[in-house]
Formats: sequence, C-alpha cells, structure tokens
Amino acid sequence: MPEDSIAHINFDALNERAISQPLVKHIYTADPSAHVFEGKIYIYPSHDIDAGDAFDDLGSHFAMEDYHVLSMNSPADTEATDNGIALHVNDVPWAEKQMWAPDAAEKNGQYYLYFPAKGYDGIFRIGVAVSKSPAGPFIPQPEAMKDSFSIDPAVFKDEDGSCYMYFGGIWGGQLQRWKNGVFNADEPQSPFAHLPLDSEPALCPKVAKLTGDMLEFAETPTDIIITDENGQPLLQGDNDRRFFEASWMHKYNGKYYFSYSTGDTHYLCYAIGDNPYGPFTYGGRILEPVVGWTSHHSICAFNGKWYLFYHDSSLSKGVTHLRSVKVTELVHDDNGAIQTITPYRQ
Ligand code: FUB
Repeated sequence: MPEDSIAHINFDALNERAISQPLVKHIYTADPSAHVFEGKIYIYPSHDIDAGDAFDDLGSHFAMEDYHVLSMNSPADTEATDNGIALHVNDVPWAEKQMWAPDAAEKNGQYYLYFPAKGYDGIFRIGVAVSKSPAGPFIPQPEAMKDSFSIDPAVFKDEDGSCYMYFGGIWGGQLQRWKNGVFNADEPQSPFAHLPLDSEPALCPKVAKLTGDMLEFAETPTDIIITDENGQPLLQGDNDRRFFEASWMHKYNGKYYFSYSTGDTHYLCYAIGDNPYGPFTYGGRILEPVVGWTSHHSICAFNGKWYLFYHDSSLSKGVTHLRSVKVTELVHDDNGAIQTITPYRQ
C-alpha cells in the first residue's frame, strides 16, 4: 500500500484487524528470512532505521547499517528474542551502506549469512559472513562474492545437500543494469530506465548453485523463467504477476515453489517448477498488499505446518522504511495451490 493511500488510515483500528502482530517492537525489522536451525526458528531480517535519507524510487531511504538475528521456540510465540548485533556494515571491508534483505544457511554445523550492500562504487553486491552459531556474530569475508550483483539473496538447501542462491531486484536493486553480465552505468539514473518494454519478457530473477564451501557461486547465475498458464514467459507489463524482488524457494510435495514480490503492485506471488532452476509456472498470490510500500517474506515449515514470515509498516503508522516482521500460517491446498492470505480482516 503506497504512502499516499494511507493518510486516512486509523492505525489502532487496523492493528485490531491485523491477522498477526509484530514479533519485536523495540526495533524495526523487515524482509524476514526464517529457517529452523537446532530445533528453533531463526529469523534473519533487515534492521530498519531512520537515517534521515529522503524517499526516492531507488530506495535511498532504506539506509540500514546492521543485522540483528531474531529467534523463537515456536511460531506460536507472540514475541521473538533479539540476539543483538550479528554484523555491522563498518566490519565489512567492501561495503559502504544499505545492508538490505539478508538470508542464512547452514552446512556442516557452520552458519552463513548472505547479505546485499552497496560498495563504495555505488553498486550492490552480495557478501557472506560466517559463524559457528545461528545467532552470530558473523565474520564477513573480505570481498563480496565473485560475480555477485543486485539484492535479496535467498539460499535454498535441497534434499541432496546442494545449495542454490536466488537473487535480484529491479529499480533500486539494479537488476535492470546487468542485462549483459556487466554493470551498465549509463544515464539516466532513473529506476525506470534500462527496463524491458512492457511488451517484452519480464526481467528475470537469478539462480546459481553455491560452491561446497558456501562462499562463492559454483556457476554463472542464470535466469529464472516464470511462465503463464500457456507456457509463455510473463511480460514486463504484467505488473500484477511479474518479478520485482524478494526471491524465496521452498519445496512442497516434491515440487519447487519460487515466490517473490511484485514490488510496485505490492503482491507476494508464487510459481511452481520441477527442479531448482525452473521454468516455473505462475501459481497465484500468497499475500495481498500490506501497509507500507514493500512486501517481502519467507516460507518455512515447523512441526508439520507451514508459515509465512512477512512484514508491514503498521507499527510505524505507515512509514515505508520502518517495518515490523510478523508470522502467520500458510496453507497448501490438496492440489498444491497456496491459499491467498489477507493481512487484515474485513
Ligand atoms: O529492505 C530493503 C529492500 O526493501 C529489500 O531488499 C527489498 O526486498 C524491499 O523489501
């Protein structure tokens, strides 16, 4: 829900209609990537702050500086524990600013935090930091991952132990500037420049398998194709269905579910495929728009049930860059379709 349409919202009434409440209220958190590690739920969110940067369509107002890891014993908990600062931008040699949506993965008892940040050249890259504990603190690698670009990494571990990173985001996430594998710095700087035409196939999120040590891409990232019901790639002008940012992958009944945000139309959607690389067929909406411009999520199973972790800006009364993470149950129908969630009761 964009800021101009929230001017008349009664937030007290809205919060009473909300299907779930913020998991922490002492800090603002967003983009929750949830995993079950060591029998508990660990949430890797962005840590939203008001750094005073003006709102623009490149997301300059998202000026986050560090990460806090949250944990819960169960999704039924009404509050999450804040495990303190897990990584700060000042400790990452290659990163200057904008610590955006992170994710984490585990391998052989080590934990890996993946995060996008802008380097001193103004280009988003993806970094890795390592810890022996899922709560951190995490020690960053000295350089960003080789050949990484754009934002919103999400790491999926398949049943055979292979790990894949899904990533990318348009507008401020710069994906549209990487069409030929190199950063296109050409003017104009507008977020709407360098995008495909509305009649052309939409810009695709990326996937790459990770190396055995979890620190690099094992292959050149390739496109994730999302098709319509006729097998045709979604078009850039299909604003209610095409990819914008916030990749996530979960596996249900042997099928691969790629989910994402449509950005400026504010939906969370999913598409289903037969393998980690796709193609994926558009399946529908997971979440209707929340209060706040962005919508970003993760999907995680715990004790046989599935949960959607998401955020909204209800606690900050609609401030776009001051969000709060929440959780609600997610249901797959017998045919594999995900039931659409409405974040506020009518
Ligand atoms: O939190 C900053 C950015 O906003 C994320 O990287 C996007 O997915 C959007 O939620």
